[in-house]
Amino acid sequence: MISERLLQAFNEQIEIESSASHGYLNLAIWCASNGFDGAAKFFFKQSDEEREHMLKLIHYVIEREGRPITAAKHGTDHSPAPVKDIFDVLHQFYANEQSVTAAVFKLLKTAEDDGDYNAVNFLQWYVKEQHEEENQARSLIEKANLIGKEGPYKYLIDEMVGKS
Ligand code: OFO
Repeated sequence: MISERLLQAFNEQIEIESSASHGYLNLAIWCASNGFDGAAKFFFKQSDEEREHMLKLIHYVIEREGRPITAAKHGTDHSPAPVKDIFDVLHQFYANEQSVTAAVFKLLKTAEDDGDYNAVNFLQWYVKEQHEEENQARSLIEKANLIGKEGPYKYLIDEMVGKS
């Protein structure tokens, strides 16, 4: 059975994944409303994936006889962050993935301090996932920078993100 403090740490991560899902939904809506259909498709998919990450945590906590608490119950504020332009969308994506990585490491540290190697083993999936997602976000920013801010750059960036 999971310890009380580890349960609390897992519940915080459940909330973080839920927030990420809502955040990407808001980015998808901004993209769709501003003609970036490819990027909208990408962020709707990211939003779904973050929800899956949240559910994976919830199922694990249940398996460990803990009681997960959903973000809705915590009363998280999901109001959208203002978006300046498509570059800002990509920077928000990267910044969020970096903060999720820091949160995963913090959770992993709590599991290690608890000597809960079952949880340590489970969390390796999130460590790998965060490595991939941070790498993807950084690569999107680099490619967008290569495209630049002249000519049909909005179209080209949208196409590039949509193909990711
Ligand atoms: Fe990339 O945020 Fe979930 O784990």
